[in-house]
Amino acid sequence: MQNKKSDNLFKKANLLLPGGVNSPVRAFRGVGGNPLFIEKAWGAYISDVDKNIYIDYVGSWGPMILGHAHPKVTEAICETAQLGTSFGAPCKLEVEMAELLCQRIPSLEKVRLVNSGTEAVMGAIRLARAYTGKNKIVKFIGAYHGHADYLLVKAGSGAMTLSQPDSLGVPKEFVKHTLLAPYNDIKKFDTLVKKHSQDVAAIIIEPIAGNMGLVLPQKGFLQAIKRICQKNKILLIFDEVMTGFRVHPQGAQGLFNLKPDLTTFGKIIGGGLPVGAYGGAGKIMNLVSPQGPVYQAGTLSGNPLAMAAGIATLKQLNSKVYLSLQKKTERLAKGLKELADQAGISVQVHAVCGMFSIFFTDQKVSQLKDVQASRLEMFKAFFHLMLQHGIYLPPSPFEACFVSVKHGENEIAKTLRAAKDSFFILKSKFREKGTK
Ligand code: KE4
Repeated sequence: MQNKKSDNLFKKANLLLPGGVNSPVRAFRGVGGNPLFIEKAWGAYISDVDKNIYIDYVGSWGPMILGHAHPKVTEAICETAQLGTSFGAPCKLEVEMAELLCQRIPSLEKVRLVNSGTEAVMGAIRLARAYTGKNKIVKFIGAYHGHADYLLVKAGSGAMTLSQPDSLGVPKEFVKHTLLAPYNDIKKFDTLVKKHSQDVAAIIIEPIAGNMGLVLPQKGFLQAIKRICQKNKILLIFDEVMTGFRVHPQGAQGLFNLKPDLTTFGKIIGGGLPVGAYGGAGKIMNLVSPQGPVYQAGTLSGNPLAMAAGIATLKQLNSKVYLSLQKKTERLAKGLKELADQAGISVQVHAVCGMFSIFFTDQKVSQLKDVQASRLEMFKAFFHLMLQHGIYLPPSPFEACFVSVKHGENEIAKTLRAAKDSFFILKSKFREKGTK
């Protein structure tokens, strides 16, 4: 594969955009080399400006659960655009989206629509502080909840990829109310909350972590957190920007049958257009302006195009789709594990409906430090070998792979064939280096 046009575009982009991109993780700094400039996408595929075609496991970092350019989504956007793109006034589509969300997620009585996951999290945290009258929040090390100043503390995703977990430009005072606990360590969490319980407004958690690679909550972890929150009058915020409508028809809260006080959404509910939402019980949400005193606003919030794309996406998501997505993900995860074992390469493969991650280590991975201790060099080499085989994985060991409805038998078989070749090349490559 040659990438001349991508490389030239990247050179020009670097003169105009910091790092040549509009979101850090896209810059391939987590794996080395230059990013590919994508020209078009359809189903499970993307093609770049040099006409190279790849099976896509980034899926725009989650939104493209139906696959790229789904006709129902494209049609909805085109039809809606004929009627205008933004009104700065209420429109029917916002009500339809709000109704869909509240019908499908039992913990939602009211929602507020915004333009990104970051905004959704900012709104939810401000609301939790107002509702409880307390200031501190607890987040988990390696979790990523968007780029609000007070959350860029030991953040995952792009922040971890670039090993800048604490961003420059964030004054120390802005993070003094942000407490940190390791994921999957209920003892440390309980000790931390006991110490600060009078001041903690909310716990924000990725109920399934997707920004340190995919790391699932250990049995009982989330339930214990909920109990501790209830005991200490702390609000539990599930950040389901990534897991919402991906891992289960009702998101992670449906999968684990656990009701948080507030939930944040993004990605899938916009069908690939800019969107976010936060919601919960009416008694909490009624504090949000203009009904209540918690101010939050947005020029393009509830934008008709994003609503149309999101509604069209959600309407395609029925239990049959999730069953098939679950099976495809299992098939991929099992195949990757078997092939790595056959090649004598130690890996952990984590999977949940619609998402998976591969960690090059023989150790259990239950929190960020386990990912950091894994063979990141091997991940980088694997990424590039798979790319050469036409498989586009997320360019970072701190991200998750996303499977779409359109990843069918052919795509799975091609992915596993590519992985088989790649594992064997890795084996000899790293044997030469003398590292296991
Ligand atoms: P956005 O502001 O990027 O829409 O959402 C922030 C966010 C909030 N919460 C969770 C759990 C998230 O995963 C995200 C964003 N996810 C990353 C991917 N790991 C977005 C990709 C990027 O930053 O380019």
